[in-house]
Amino acid sequence: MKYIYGTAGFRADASLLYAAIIGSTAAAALRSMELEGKTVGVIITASHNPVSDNGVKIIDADGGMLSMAWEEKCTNLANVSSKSELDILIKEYLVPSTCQASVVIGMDTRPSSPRLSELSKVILDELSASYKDYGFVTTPQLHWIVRLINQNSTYSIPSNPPPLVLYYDSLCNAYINIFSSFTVHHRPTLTVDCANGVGSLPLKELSKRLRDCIDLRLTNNDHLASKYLNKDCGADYVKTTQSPPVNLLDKMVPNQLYASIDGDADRIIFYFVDKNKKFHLLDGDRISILLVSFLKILVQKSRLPLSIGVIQTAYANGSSTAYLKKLGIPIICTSTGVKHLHHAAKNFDIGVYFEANGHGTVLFSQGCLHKLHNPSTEQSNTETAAIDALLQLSQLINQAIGDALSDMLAVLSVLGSLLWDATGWLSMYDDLPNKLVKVKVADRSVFVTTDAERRLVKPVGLQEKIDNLVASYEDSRSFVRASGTEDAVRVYAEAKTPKSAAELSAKVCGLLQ
Ligand code: G16
Repeated sequence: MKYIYGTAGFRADASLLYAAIIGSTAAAALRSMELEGKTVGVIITASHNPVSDNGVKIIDADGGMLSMAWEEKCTNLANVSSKSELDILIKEYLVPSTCQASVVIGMDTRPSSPRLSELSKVILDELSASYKDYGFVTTPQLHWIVRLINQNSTYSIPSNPPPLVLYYDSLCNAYINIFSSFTVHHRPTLTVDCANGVGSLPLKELSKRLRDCIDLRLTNNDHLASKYLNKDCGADYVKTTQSPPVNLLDKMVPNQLYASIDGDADRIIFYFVDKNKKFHLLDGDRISILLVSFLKILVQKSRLPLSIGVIQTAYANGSSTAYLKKLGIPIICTSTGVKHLHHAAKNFDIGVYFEANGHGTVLFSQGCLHKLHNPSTEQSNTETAAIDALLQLSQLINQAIGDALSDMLAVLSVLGSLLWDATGWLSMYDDLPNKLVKVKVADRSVFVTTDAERRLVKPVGLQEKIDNLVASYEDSRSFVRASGTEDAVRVYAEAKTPKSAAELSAKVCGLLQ
């Protein structure tokens, strides 16, 4: 098997992952040594994939995704065919360094995860690295921990690792402060579908700690029932089927807000049913627009010169892009994968990035935080309140990576501040009907894209056929790209009516057979 470091590291059937774990762990240790002993993370998870799959991803020292230059080295380390080849590559990549490697590891609740995590530790021992195993953690929790360790010299691995409790303290303190600033202290009810994944553990903790501020109810929250992981539930299922997850079908209370996270809790989407039982999705585009609209108001009130921008991908609904243009907010479109969006978000003082699938966050630049902490002139009460709110949001929202839990609290903060419910949020704009389909093909690597994945350059001639189909439907758009996490090709289509979106989708899928 040839491993390729995809959208989010290596993913495959768990039984095929051993060499990928060995190579990735070696890469993490070497990267740490290159950075003079800064801590790097190894997270074992396959997120939204079926339970039989697993995966591994490296978290770079800033808490973000692995630098692209190292993706190639990691791929090479995973694809060696013998121990001697591995040793040669390790020597080649080893920078002269007296520092010991420092690595933190964590895993999701798949049955294969403990075995893969043990293998990772064997490699770390072989390489005489210092490490700390955080056990069951969400992917964003480990990103958050890596960022904290490298920012705060009081922490070190293995002697003084930061406890996970700091993550909960940071989120909960910020949320409680925001909640206490609300003009009306309404305690919202939110039911969260946990995809039976690792996210149920921190959500149980948040529901205890925040019980005075939120009535948090959990469903599909058995992290030990691994055969049900992501099975007819979770953010990916709800987004693609545009319907409620198992255990909520026919049980949803009209106009009450619901959310689904994915198998490693780095994505979240919201939804509700109206009084006619019609299902409405509030996906990553909606989260992005809710947050950026609120942030824009706060920035205006603060009277600080702060730039705000939004990063989307080709999957963003055309109506969401049109809405942002009307608001006059700069938009950048990147390829799929938070690594691309995160990078682009750094172009702004406040960069809001979300994929339509619910993966994203809001980045506050160092310059922005400096301005917020040191406003130059004497502030009015309105300005002070706006600056305080921006600072609280920068604490609440995970600055390392998209995080379902911090995004959930950010959404509730904005809805609570605006005194909005799900219907108010939905009324911001109307989505164009759309369809996202997965198609199995013989070899997905033949699908090569350009223009932030909106157009195909290979197979030659296919894009022209898609263009011809798109031309026959009003307000329509469609694109095809190979998934970087699953052995499939994704087909997205949107159009003016649900019927035309479905027809266009079926016709484009037909071109792939
Ligand atoms: C990962 C990435 C996301 C990406 C998703 C699907 O999410 O982190 O940025 O949107 O895969 O990617 P693809 O369409 O290439 O399969 P997760 O939640 O699975 O880690």
